Amino acid sequence: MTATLSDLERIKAGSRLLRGTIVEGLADPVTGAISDEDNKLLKFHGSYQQDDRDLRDERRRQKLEPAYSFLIRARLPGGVITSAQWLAFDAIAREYANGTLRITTRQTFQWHGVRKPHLKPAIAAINHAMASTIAACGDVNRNVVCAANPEQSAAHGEVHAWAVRLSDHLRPRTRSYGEIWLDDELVVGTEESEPLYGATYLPRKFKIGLAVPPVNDIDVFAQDLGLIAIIQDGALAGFNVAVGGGMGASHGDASTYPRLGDVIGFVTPERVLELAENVIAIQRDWGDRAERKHARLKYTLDRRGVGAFVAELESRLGFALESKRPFAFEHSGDRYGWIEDHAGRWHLTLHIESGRLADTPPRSLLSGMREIANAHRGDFRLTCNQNLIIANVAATDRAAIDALVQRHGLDGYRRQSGIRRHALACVALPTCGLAMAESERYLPDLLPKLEALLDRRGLLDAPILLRLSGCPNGCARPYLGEIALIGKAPGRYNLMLGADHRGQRLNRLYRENVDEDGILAAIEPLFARYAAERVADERFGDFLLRSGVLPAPRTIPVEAIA
Ligand code: SRM
Ligand code: SF4
Repeated sequence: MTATLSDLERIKAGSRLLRGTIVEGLADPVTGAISDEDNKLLKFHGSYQQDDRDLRDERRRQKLEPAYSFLIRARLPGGVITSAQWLAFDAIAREYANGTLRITTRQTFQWHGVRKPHLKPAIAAINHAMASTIAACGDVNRNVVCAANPEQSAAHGEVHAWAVRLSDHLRPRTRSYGEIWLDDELVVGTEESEPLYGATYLPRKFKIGLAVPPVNDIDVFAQDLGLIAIIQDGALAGFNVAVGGGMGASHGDASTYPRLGDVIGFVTPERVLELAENVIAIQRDWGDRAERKHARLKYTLDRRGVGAFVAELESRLGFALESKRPFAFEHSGDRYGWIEDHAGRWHLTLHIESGRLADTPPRSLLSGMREIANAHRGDFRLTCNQNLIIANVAATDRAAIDALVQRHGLDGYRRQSGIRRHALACVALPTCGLAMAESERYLPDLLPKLEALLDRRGLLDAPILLRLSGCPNGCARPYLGEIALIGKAPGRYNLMLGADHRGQRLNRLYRENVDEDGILAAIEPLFARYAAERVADERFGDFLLRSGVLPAPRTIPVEAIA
């Protein structure tokens, strides 16, 4: 490629494997910020510098620097944590962050509002709890997500183990993380290298997810590398391989778009590490390092062709992928309430609105979960739908957990509407620097209005997938929402409709740049038609296509093969 490399490529190359001048920046007492270059490197360590956007104007008027703070994101492959880890993470939230824990759409925790002097102790505390933040952000393989559905507990154990192995195998090897955050001794004289990534890491972020059909609770086709577990006779036979999923786009730029992954074949479990390593290596070598907007694997595939990619992959692997095996997804949501697994253990899935665990009277979600973690002898699972599973509960402990869940207002799942239980919202304002409109903070205002429209049509229980993102980057995977709002400007959104409920069909633009009145006015008649014309068990997104409200797609990019 002859094009000039993007600035970030230069910064990575000169960073001495992600060191930059982060240590010096953290020590500078004059500002609550670090330099722009260090901020870009900091992402690879699992943190972003932000500022409170609610306070920007006031701080400017007072001639103060912005109210800087840092976001920290943990690396928790498969989203499984112990009670001890929960308690440690809760303490970090209260001691160093803004007193909340945020479950992300990639099955991990974020802490917001961490001031610069607290960044190092907070990251050290996360490591002390036997977790890490390395590569939770940055141009590397991110947190590996995997199915959380307790109905599939036997398969979950096996698939989760692969998520952990993939996460470890693809972790950056730089010693800078230990030096900066954990006071590791500088090792002089020994060679330090990044055997997979090289000194400039990947052209862009890379995401892996493992799904276990029939539940697509991780949105496997939104991953750069999606692995679809094929269970035969109760055992894991291997994985169908999907490549090139991704959600991010920019308004008004048709060269950027959401894309669903292509299923290119099947591999047995023992080959999955080399498969992932080689997919990443091709993206490392072929990805666009000049224009970051076009640097994700999905664009590499569309530029070079899926066929050429598979040929290169097979040549590097030294073997051909097997033919993809039959699979079928039924839905992409979580199933709430108690479930008993094959081994007689119980699992309770709770709905956590936008994944935010906070104490906001009359509910005390953060304190409630602390009390539960103090008593709970099993573990916890975070889901990619921003929810929470209290996992591996003995039958005799269920009543005590139920009582705590109820006392702290964690039992919303019992009475919530279908649309509320299936809603996702990204963080957006006030912390996200890229937000164009509210998302997490808008959801509680919007939901009652949608619920009123649904109630009028007898549709309160309809499990409609609603997804809100404050900008087109798509952190709530909005292009897979049956209804989605994508922020354009304060109070204005693009209304997208018509994805399916299995994560296999993208939605499309229905109304551009509308305010709340415009959104409700557009949706109300569709709910009326849905109530009157739907056939048995027909989901809202499918109805919109069958009824002709939306034109049939030219092709449905991903169809289950039976
Ligand atoms: Fe995201 C950037 C939050 C999942 C696509 N995302 C951001 C940043 C860091 C903003 C920034 O760069 O300054 C947001 C921080 C906001 C804040 O204050 O917390 C942010 N993304 C999130 C989270 C917390 C949303 C949530 O509400 O849960 C999710 C954290 C995931 C994690 O634990 O790792 C989150 N982001 C996603 C997903 C969903 C997924 O991965 O399943 C996507 C779409 C899938 C994809 O990657 O294509 C996503 N985030 C983006 C993008 C667009 C990437 C692209 O290819 O265009 C950006 C912007 C960027 O990278 O330049 C972005
Ligand atoms: Fe921020 Fe946009 Fe992601 Fe929402 S979708 S968290 S507004 S980058």
